[in-house]
Amino acid sequence: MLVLFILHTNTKNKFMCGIVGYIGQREAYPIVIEGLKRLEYRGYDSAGIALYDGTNLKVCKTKGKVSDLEKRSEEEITTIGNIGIGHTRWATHGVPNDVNSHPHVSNSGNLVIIHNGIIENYESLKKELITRGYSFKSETDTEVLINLIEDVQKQEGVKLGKAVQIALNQVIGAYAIAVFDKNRPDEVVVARLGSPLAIGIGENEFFIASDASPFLEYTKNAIYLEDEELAIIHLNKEIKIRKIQDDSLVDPYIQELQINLEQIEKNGFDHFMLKEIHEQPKAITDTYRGRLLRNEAIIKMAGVEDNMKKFLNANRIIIVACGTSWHAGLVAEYIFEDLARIPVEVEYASEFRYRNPIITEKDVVIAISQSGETADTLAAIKLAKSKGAFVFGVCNVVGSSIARESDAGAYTHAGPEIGVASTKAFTTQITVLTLIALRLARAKGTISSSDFRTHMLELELIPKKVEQALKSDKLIAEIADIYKNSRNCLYLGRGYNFPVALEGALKLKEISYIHAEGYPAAEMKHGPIALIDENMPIVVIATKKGHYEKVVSNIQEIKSRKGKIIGIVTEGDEQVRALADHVIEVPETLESLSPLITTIPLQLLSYHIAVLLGKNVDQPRNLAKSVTVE
Ligand code: HGA
Repeated sequence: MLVLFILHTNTKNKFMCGIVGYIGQREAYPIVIEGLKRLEYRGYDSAGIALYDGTNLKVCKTKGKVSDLEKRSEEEITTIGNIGIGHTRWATHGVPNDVNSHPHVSNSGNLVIIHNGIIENYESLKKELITRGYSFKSETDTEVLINLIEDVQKQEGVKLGKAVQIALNQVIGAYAIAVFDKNRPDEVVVARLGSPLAIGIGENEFFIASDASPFLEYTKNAIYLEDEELAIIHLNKEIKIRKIQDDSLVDPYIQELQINLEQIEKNGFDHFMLKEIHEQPKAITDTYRGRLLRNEAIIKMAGVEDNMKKFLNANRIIIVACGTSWHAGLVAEYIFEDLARIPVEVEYASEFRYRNPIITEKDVVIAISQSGETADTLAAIKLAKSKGAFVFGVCNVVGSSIARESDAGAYTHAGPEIGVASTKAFTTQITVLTLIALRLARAKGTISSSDFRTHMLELELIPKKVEQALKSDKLIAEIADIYKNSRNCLYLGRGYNFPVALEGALKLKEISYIHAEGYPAAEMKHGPIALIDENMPIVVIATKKGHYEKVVSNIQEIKSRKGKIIGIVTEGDEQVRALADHVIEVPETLESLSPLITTIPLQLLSYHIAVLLGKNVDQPRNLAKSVTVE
């Protein structure tokens, strides 16, 4: 057995959801339930469990939290079993309700599955299965997968492990799954691609989980499956791991864990906010996955496609949002007008709803909200609908009130955001809005096909560039240390990066309680310049594309008044470096996509200042994650 003393930090989380499983001699139910509670940070809109008692397979699932599942299972689960699998869900396909909750059972009732991820080609697979006589109870992609596995089993006459392998070779998407077959009660088959999956190894017992927290008290020995691996966990045999594609055998690599529970939930990061900042490369990829099809040179978004006429005939787009989402809306204003040539107005939902605004049937209203529960935004879209406008929602939480109230929409698929200060929600909202703008620009013919392709290519490169930008973390922490005791801070940017300046200032206010203001750089001389002296740190977004020379002039003006300049610059920049007190480099991209990159150092700066000041980063005073009151 290989022994390794490591802190396992898996930064590759994609879609969230927590999966847990047990096969051994103990009673499975309490292990699975307690495990689900530890994984609830990964998703909490519904939960479910399947238990096998030696004869029967009992499934109990419900919309709501694990505590709701516990209540329900008190009545519904009367058997005791030594094999169990459980799931806590963050819906991606189908609203959170009892039926869509996992586990999902195959048509025959023999197979049961829990799944974390997205099966992108589920629709075509589902159609095919329906023609073969299968029926579906839920709207999920997961139920399609379990029936596909069953179908393979029947067609090919193979055992469960092989059937799972063959089925997964037909699947496009991401998954961590655990599958159990009533007819093979000594084994559970697990597999992963893109979503994490750990196997805890005890004495003649095995644990399965999205991270090690559910089994740490039972064993410290674990195998972390790699992408494209499938493991057959058999009670009385050695674990067999195979590559899904080519069937080659993989040597199980057993690690000895030295970690505590807190570290696992936060993936080794000190705070959820920092974890979520680092998740952005993945979150952005997940947002454009299946939508940005570069090889085919198309952007596929059902909500836009189905309502193309509404968008193309719109007099204008009105974006309603609050807080960080409002800033994402401002970025969208630039991109919609720039690329798709559609007039855009961006409104604070709280003002819009009480202003007696002029709205007509020819308006398209885009409502942006991470939680999909923001009270003012909800009220704003109800008002817009009552005037006949077409409402398109951009939310992170599937099945949320705004998602339900909207005529159509697009999810950001960022996974749960726990830190109150929004980070990955912001960049994924911008990603969705960019995709919409590009799709509309293509339909309207306001973008050339070569520009369209360049945008697609550059958008695909953004996750890598965000990763690169995250590497300045140490430098940013040093800068934070120098300015942590400032009373005020100014953030300046122009064009696409003006909303980023607003967002940078908001982040600092929210978590460090330092007064900060964001301004368009050129507006500075109409007031805020009076604030500048040698005690004022000024963060200036001065990347090469855009209004670089103009921003450099603004930096000169600050320097003449002795302000302390922190420049966010393009890699290799020399002009700003010569003027600024500090520079933080970010990779170059298109101007229209630059907010996705320039935001990163600002998030890190506010994070480090707040930590150095000893503030409660994840739960800042007076704030709530989802503002459900007006
Ligand atoms: N696609 C599945 C699983 C979702 C998931 O992993 N979310 O993080 C569903 O919607 O149920």
